[in-house]
Amino acid sequence: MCGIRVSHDGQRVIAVRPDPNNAFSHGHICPKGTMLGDVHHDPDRLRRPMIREGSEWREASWPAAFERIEQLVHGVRERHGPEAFAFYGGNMSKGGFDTSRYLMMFVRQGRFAQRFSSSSVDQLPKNVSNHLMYGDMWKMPVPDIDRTDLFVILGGNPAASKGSIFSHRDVMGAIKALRARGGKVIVIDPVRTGTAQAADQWLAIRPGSDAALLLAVVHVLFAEGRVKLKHLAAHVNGVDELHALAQAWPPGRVSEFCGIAPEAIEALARQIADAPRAAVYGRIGTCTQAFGTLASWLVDVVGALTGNLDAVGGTLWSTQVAPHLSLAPPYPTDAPLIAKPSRVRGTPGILGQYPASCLAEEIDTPGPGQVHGLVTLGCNPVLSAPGSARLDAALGELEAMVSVDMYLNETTRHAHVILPALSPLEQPHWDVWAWPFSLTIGGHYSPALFAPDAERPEEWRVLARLASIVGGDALADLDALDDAYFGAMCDQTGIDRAAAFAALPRHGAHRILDLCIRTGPLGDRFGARPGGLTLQRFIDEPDGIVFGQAEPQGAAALKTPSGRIELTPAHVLADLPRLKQAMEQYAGEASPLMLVSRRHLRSLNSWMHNVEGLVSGKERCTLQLHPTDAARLGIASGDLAEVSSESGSVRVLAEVGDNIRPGVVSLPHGWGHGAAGTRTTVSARHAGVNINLLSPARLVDAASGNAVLNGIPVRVRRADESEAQRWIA
Ligand SMILES: Nc1nc2c(c(=O)[nH]1)N[C@H]1C(S)=C(S)[C@@H](COP(=O)(O)OP(=O)(O)OC[C@H]3O[C@@H](n4cnc5c(=O)[nH]c(N)nc54)[C@H](O)[C@@H]3O)O[C@H]1N2
Ligand SMILES: Nc1nc2c(c(=O)[nH]1)N[C@H]1C(S)=C(S)[C@@H](COP(=O)(O)OP(=O)(O)OC[C@H]3O[C@@H](n4cnc5c(=O)[nH]c(N)nc54)[C@H](O)[C@@H]3O)O[C@H]1N2
Ligand SMILES: [Mo]
Repeated sequence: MCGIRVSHDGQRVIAVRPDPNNAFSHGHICPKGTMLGDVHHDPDRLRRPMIREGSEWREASWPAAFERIEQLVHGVRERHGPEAFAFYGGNMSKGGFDTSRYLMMFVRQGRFAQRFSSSSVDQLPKNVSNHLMYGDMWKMPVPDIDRTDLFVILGGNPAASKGSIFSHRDVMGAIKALRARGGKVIVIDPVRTGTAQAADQWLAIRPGSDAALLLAVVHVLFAEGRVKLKHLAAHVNGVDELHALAQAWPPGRVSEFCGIAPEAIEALARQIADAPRAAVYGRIGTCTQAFGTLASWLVDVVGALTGNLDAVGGTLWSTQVAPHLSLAPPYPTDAPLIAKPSRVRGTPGILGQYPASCLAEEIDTPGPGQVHGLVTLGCNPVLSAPGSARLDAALGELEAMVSVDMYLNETTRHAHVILPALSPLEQPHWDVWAWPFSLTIGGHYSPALFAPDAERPEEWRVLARLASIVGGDALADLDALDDAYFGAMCDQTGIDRAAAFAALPRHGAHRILDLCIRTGPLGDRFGARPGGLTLQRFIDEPDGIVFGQAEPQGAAALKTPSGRIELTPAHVLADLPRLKQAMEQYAGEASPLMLVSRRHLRSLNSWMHNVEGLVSGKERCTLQLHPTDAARLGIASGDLAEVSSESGSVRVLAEVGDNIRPGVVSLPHGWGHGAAGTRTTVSARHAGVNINLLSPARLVDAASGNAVLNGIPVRVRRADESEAQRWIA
């Protein structure tokens, strides 16, 4: 989303700098953006297809790679049938210009029996609550921080992440501006993060207890007569039911479980209710935890009860120039909330996918339907998904694994064939996945800077061909496939297919983008709206164009069967007894330490650690713990600590400091590099440890199947001196 200027000599990047004229970012950029040249020139980045025989890799031509894939797929189909194939789509399957636009075609054409994705180690709980409350899993309320008076952040740290499912040019700058104009910022997080340090107030919550805290907030709102639905009054169902159920959650009852005083909970409720405009926002910490769906739902319930949902200065839904997701959603819009139970664990499929936590057992447990073939796209679940030790071993048992990726990493080392992804500078850009979560109405397009390898098929053809092979249609006519896909999108927009094909004859992702712009709210509708937007407008204005800020959408936005916001979905309420039980069983001081994850500004999940300029300097993969816990455990900063959970153990440098709640320890995620058979020279030297060796695959949020990656019970001890010496040497 950040506009950049790349100076180069035709072959090599000289420098990447922020573009001060960019209409969206106004010269804002993060350290990762300046390193895109390093990624592009990284000698470890894969540029040609790779085929593995035993432990040996060789480079191959594209035709040879596809031939090998056909053989592998054919073998699995012969031995086990078509139900033996699974797909895992990662965070970066949403990144590429073609990849993001063809993801849905890929998934359909691949006819995968089981689908997994990074959604279930991320925002799936919010998808479930959106689906039930608004009738659309991608209808994400975005905090309107530029126009609010109070910003409440639960479990998000934009100081590191830049904001998530919330695309703002400069969140930390906006926080500063908000405070400067007299507004307030409250951060609810077990860690006093960079964001908490920039806020007015830090509430050091116990991990996993947000839902209880928010229920108590709802309790106070009703008890003190502070519920003000305002414009929502005629558009919500379930207010009385909420009133009744919140009776059981007074602040005094949840206080110990949440680790927050009853008075602080009351004050929080009053501040939200009394602020002229308040934006309540929850992110990773409220999703990847034991009660992710309850917490995600309650974040929006509090917004609704105070009249701050779909409101200026509260949370709003985006208005997009190119609304791609409504034409080709990554998961079928018709995917049911709940699908048939998974084969091994019996956990339901949710919104078209199975939890990532189930993948290992689906591969290593024999029986009908066992996964023997896997396609991965832009992911590294060996580092990013729970129960990684078992997953790592299971991937090694696959009979056919094909990965589309830029690196030979912890996951792709198990593949039989790797098809190289394009570098960020070899592809055009217009983000499919950032604009839906931005309240700025605008867009910017940039063409590819460097031409990809001449032998390389266009990226959408790579994906369409791969999916066709796996789906049992190896001879598919890719052009016909593309026309059918594009035609289906035209139908969704109500545009006459013939007119669209005539105006946009060229195959590929550009015409999809153009269709989205032309049929979007400001588009020219192929001439029916003269002066309306087309892709060409943005090609002509490389700094991008901003048209304004999102406004409330009212009832027209709602796609629930009732046409109203459902404040009390039965599926979500059914998980309340589990929360109540956890609260009643909470053992106070005697409870084990709880592990949470963190991010750093200079990382991007697992995959930007191979850039020296992003990993050099002070060791970042450290265990942060509070001085009280450190003293009790006899651990000092710089000691080697051993952290163990029911699923594994790691040894890591300790970093003692009081920016964390006592009883909670924190590790960054995305580390644990240097495994045999990987080819990431720089990250192998800055290996760190894999936090997800500690995350048990057994632990999921019941209502969504999302992994619990925060609030994991762990034991910590000091590893002995001789081990520490050896490690530091
Ligand atoms: N630099 C950088 N930026 C990134 C990424 C990256 O890896 N590096 N990753 C990107 C991706 S994929 C995503 S999804 C986003 C995520 O963006 P954010 O949601 O902002 O993620 P984090 O920075 O991990 O912040 C999560 C916070 O939740 C807190 N937390 C943990 N458990 C709990 C809990 O039970 N309750 C509450 N209230 N808080 C809790 C943690 O202490 C942490 O401070 O970031 C994106 N941006
Ligand atoms: N403990 C713990 N675990 C977590 C988290 C946490 O906070 N704590 N966060 C979770 C979250 S929010 C997420 S999103 C996941 C992320 O986890 P994943 O999605 O599994 O992994 P990434 O590390 O984002 O890996 C992206 C992969 O895509 C490749 N890649 C980069 N660009 C491209 C491209 O253009 N095309 C293709 N095909 N490949 C590309 C990279 O080389 C890399 O292998 O991790 C999750 N895991
Ligand atoms: Mo994510």
